Amino acid sequence: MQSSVAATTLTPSTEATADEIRHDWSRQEVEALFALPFNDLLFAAHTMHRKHFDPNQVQVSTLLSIKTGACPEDCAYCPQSTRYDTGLEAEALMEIEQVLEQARAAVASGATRFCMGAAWRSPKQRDMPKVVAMVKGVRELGLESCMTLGMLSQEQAQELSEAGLDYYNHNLDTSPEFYGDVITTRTYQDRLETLDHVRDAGMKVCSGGIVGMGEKQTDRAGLLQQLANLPHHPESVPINMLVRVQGTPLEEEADLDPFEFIRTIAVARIMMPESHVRLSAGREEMNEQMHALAYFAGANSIFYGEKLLTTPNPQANSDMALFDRLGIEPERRHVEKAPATPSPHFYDAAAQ
Ligand code: SAM
Ligand code: DTB
Ligand code: SF4
Repeated sequence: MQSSVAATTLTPSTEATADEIRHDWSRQEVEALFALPFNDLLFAAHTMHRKHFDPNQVQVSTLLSIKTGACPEDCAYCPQSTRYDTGLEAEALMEIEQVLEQARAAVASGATRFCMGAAWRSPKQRDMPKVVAMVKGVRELGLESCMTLGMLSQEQAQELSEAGLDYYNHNLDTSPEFYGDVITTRTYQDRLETLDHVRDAGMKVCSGGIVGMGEKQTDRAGLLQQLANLPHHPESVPINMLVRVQGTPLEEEADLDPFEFIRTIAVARIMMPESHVRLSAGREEMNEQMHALAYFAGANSIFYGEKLLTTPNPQANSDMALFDRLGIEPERRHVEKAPATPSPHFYDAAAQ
């Protein structure tokens, strides 16, 4: 007979207690989490994880670069900045039908969310009609939609929300103190304002950062502190490991201790118990054991497919083979947070 203890501990509770969903973290408290013995930290993170999620499900998103390279910003990690010679060939904004063709392929490969990224500082008004049509087309295929287009004004956020865009990705990238060492062409405050616009327009927020850029542990703590202390936790928190691209200022950056990466995932899981924590860029450098540890620590989302925006990602079949070995299933849709029925915006868009 199965013990009732096993049954209770294996069933996730969706009830968050008031002391779990916090927006008042001090830096010292976050640093104390990072300083826990590794096993204690992982135990706490995994306990939190299985309380709020099925620990054997991972959400998969497909990513497409709809406009590549020639970006005027100077983000030191980025192969798409026009300031660095990375050998990348710039491409103009894709045609709507080309994007939808890729979205149909994503449906066929089992993805439930389709993310479109553009190497822009912010979208130009002339680009908005095309982008809006892409959102509507992707939604009509039954996919959740996500975009990352740079900074948004309140009006642009509203327009995307009305088109039915489910998620907007805009990362804080690192702590406020380290930020200036990485990017000088837009401020931390600019990023916070875009996140406010996205939230105010009623879209779900995807926001996280990058580790392994030469920042200190207190900067990783500072990034998570900023994200968790937002008025609402982002629904999705991508944790990227720097992909060192030749020609960028960070091409020679030293390796981050892999356990420090896992600690960052675990602390994110503890601080934002109801958010999907996404194991994002850098997976190509991570072996299967590292993936398994990240899933145990609370990562429950990945980008799926052989390319991120411009850099390689593990082959979809190797991800699925690992899921199989670990007894993980791709998440269908998260019932409470992303209803299977389209949002009211979808019906507005479909009626037009
Ligand atoms: N241009 C838009 C912007 O920056 O807001 C959207 C696309 S941008 C490529 C999205 C995110 O990708 C960045 O915020 C950064 O966190 C991540 N990223 C870019 N290059 C990376 C790299 N070499 N390694 C890891 N993450 C990277
Ligand atoms: C995010 O945080 N990571 C993704 C997504 N949001 C758009 C992008 C990673 C890009 C890695 C470098 C590249 O492929 O160009
Ligand atoms: Fe441009 Fe985005 Fe790359 Fe920064 S991260 S250079 S804004 S594409």
